[in-house]
Amino acid sequence: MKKIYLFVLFLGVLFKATSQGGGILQTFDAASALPTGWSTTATSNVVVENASSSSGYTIPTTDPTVSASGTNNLSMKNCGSATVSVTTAAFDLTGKSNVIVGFGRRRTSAFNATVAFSVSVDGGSTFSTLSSDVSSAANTTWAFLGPISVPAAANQASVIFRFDYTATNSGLCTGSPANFRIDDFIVGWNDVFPVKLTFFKAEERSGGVELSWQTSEEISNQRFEIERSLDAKSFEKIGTIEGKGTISIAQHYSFLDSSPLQGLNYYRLKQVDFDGKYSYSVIRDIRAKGQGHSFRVYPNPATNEVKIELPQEEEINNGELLDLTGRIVKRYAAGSDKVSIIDLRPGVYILKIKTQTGASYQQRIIKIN
Ligand SMILES: [Ca+2]
Repeated sequence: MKKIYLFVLFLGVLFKATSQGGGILQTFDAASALPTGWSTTATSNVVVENASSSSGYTIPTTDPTVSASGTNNLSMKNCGSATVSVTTAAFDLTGKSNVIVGFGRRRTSAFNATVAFSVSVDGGSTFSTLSSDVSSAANTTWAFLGPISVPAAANQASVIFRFDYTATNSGLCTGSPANFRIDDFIVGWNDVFPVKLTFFKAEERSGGVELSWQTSEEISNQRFEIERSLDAKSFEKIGTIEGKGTISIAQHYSFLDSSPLQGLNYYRLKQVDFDGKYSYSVIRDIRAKGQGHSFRVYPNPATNEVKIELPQEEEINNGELLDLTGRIVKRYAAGSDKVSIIDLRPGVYILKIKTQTGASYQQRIIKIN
């Protein structure tokens, strides 16, 4: 119990200078196995051991600073020609902002594999690279890498970090093969959002989807950007509403999305401070009928082509087909109500149509073989 108490005390002082904050520090000292929630694809290559113990650095994101924990660390060995992943526990960062990550590191001079470091904010489905190589700049002397800023992790319920490398040495993993070690893996954050949201909701209205939210307190709140998505991953900005700066009286806001997409729409707020820092709200979803109920794209899914049906008075002016990253993969001019998709790879695309009256329509289409 004593150990836990000390740990909590330590968390409470992180980021003291800016606002109340917190963090999780993994020292690998509690046991000689991977910590709870951590995993690896190659148990011969990845061990927690009391060898070449960390020393000589302080963790720069703590206040007061904390020294290297020593004793156990996590060793990634270059042996067995294995493809190795080390995955951290999932961190619940709901309500957290200004997320950072860092760790102590050391390598033997013979370690010549490249260790990539990445983060997932969707519970481990997809990872994005924070650094393509965290090992080659390491030395035989321990040093701390970080803090590395991870803006995508703010307010996310399941944040997972991962180390990946391919062993370049086919030798046995027993004994003392070349290795890259980490210790004092820390994830830190600010607790206090500059803006306290009491609610955020999305409701269908005759003119579209109405988003409404209320703040109980705002500090340095420049604006809200309203964002919409078809898949809850790739969002686009559909509007901006000015914030009230700094105020401690409840404020009510609303925004009408007059052209929701057909089907399921996801909405979130991006709250931006005067200094450019931002954080995201929770995501709300709503199934909207969309504008122009006679807009239809069929068949869907499709293999060769889709046919676009618009309200009687409307005609296509131009159109675009985008992939889910927002990249335009095809453009169309006026004239045809058919769109060939025969040359596209199977997957999900967004068809955007502008009509000659200036109205726009969107539909998610699925290309199959
Ligand atoms: Ca340690």
